[in-house]
Amino acid sequence: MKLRVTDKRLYMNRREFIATATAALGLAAPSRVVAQPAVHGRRFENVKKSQLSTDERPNPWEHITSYNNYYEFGIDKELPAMLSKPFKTSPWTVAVSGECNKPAAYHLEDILAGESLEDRIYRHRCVEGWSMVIPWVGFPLSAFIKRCDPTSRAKYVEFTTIYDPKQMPGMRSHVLHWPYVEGLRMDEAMHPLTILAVGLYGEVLPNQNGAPLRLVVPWKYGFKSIKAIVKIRFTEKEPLNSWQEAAPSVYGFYSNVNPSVGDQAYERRLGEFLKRKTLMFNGYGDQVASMYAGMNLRKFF
Ligand SMILES: Nc1nc2c(c(=O)[nH]1)N[C@H]1C(S)=C(S)[C@@H](COP(=O)(O)O)O[C@H]1N2
Ligand SMILES: [Mo]
Repeated sequence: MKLRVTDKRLYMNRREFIATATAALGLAAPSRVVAQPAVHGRRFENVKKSQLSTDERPNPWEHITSYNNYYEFGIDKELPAMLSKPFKTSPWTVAVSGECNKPAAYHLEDILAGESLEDRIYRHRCVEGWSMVIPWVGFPLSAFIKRCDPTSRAKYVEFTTIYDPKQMPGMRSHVLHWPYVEGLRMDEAMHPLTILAVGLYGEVLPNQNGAPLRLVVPWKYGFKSIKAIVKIRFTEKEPLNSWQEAAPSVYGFYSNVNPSVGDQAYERRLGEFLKRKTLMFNGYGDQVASMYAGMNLRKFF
């Protein structure tokens, strides 16, 4: 993976801004480009267009980066964009453990060096009733899982967000048990639609969108797409995800988008006035429904 600075002037302004902001916060200014928080203007090179993209028009950058769910940085949608600015995303390691033959602390640069990045335009549906279309930059989770070489006992994959209350002021609130945890069944994790995202609109992922590494599972409600991942564990047992732990009658393990479960029949696309009918599996049924054949999806919600 190579980063290119497209707009020198913008970049210099950001550098100055970051230096001033970090000084004001009493932090040491980051010394190298890679040590800085994600800034608008750093683009990925060699990103391939994906066949798996939706042809719907993406929401603008401003929607995607200023209306966020990221409770570690506050419950209000506007807070993560502001409060995550100084969050440090480099260096970054992902600790891989559990039922696999290659458990290790993987440096993010090493993970990315082995993957080819793709533009993936996906529908994104939050359980709160809003939706967007988001042009991610990422790579299939399956590719990284293969490198970890899971054993035959690995039935699920558990993901954990960084636990860093000093950097994440929202952790003072006890809405959830921290750190944030999510999980997928192995076949869901290996599905070609499931990606690890590192960017947006060809650029490095802004902190509020889960930099430097977040999961994206487009046929599930947004909360499955865990941000700022630092741990991946292969397990025999179904992981207990944070929202299920908090409210098991409302949030299940699967959380497949399903208009006939709960109050999820309609959604509002950000920027649109009229509501849309929510589609089963968020419109990805042709690709994913077979994984759930024979399962009662009202029971396994
Ligand atoms: N660590 C962490 N990951 C998280 C969340 C969170 O609060 N903490 N919120 C989830 C929810 S509810 C949604 S809808 C998506 C929102 O992703 P976006 O802000 O990039 O659109 O992130 C998910 N991942
Ligand atoms: Mo959500």
